[in-house]
Amino acid sequence: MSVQSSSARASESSATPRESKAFKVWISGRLYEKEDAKISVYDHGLLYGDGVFEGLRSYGGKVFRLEQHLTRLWNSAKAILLEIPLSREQVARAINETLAANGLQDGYIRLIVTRGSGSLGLDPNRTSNPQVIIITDYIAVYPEELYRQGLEIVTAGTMRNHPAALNPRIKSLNYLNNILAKIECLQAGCMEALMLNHKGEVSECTADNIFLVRDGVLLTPPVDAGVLEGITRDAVIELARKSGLEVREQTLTRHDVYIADECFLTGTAVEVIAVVKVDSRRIGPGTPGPITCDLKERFHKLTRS
Ligand code: PXG
Repeated sequence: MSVQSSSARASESSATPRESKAFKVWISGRLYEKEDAKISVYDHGLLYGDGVFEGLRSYGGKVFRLEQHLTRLWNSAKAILLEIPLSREQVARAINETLAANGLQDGYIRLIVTRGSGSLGLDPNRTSNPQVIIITDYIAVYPEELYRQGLEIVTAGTMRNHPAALNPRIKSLNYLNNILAKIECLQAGCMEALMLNHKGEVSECTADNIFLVRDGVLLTPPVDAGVLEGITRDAVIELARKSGLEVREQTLTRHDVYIADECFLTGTAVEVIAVVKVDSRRIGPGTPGPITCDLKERFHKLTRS
């Protein structure tokens, strides 16, 4: 597939900090070498995107907000009537075991639960053995210089999933909605896309939540705008309030984005990154703003504390 502009492709490849080594993968109770880490092609996770996942990070060997990620995973599973075949404690232990086996202190963790393998046909009742998979690796979504300069994003024509169709609060294995928006921004030469909901309001980006700063107040769309309840979003709201900043979860439109003094994105993979251009319009002076930089620093301290 070739949907990236050459500039996006160049920056993405330079985002990989280290050669991905052959990390062991944990599948339903056992560690496998990467090349032997396999599940059935009849698993409905593959056939229908029927399953749930979490993306977590560890800093200095400690998983950031593990309990919150497990709660979100269990809630996603509950929403699709998928019973996770392990307890929270067992999953937490398996994550730590996988990190230790791979000698990872600062790493990315992909935790997946599939519906399990079954017959062809949608019926989840005709499946068995949901698979729990833990991949640990490095992740660097953007090159370092973009963290200093800020990102340029564009609004995608693809709207965010309607909450009454597939609620964005469910972190399911079906990410095609987000991938379609990602393809659009890559084709436009950007690395991230702003997604609007069915009412035309700002929701989130393809894998990150969005924040604006206007007149010294931090603004972000409410969860009922059709967004994932981001764990980084939560942490940043807490940090901002602790620092004395007023935070409002309110409906936002593209107009609000265009007139914002500052804009930034949050997510486990990207952490906190400034946005300096939206739809070719400069946000504020076109450089990362002071409140963004301050919150980025506070988040950095929190994760490394
Ligand atoms: N919105 C969406 C749609 C996401 O997928 C976020 C917001 C931010 O949530 P957290 O809890 O991470 O602050 C996400 C998270 C990846 C990857 O591999 C994607 C996410 C997280 C980690 C890794 O691209 N998405």
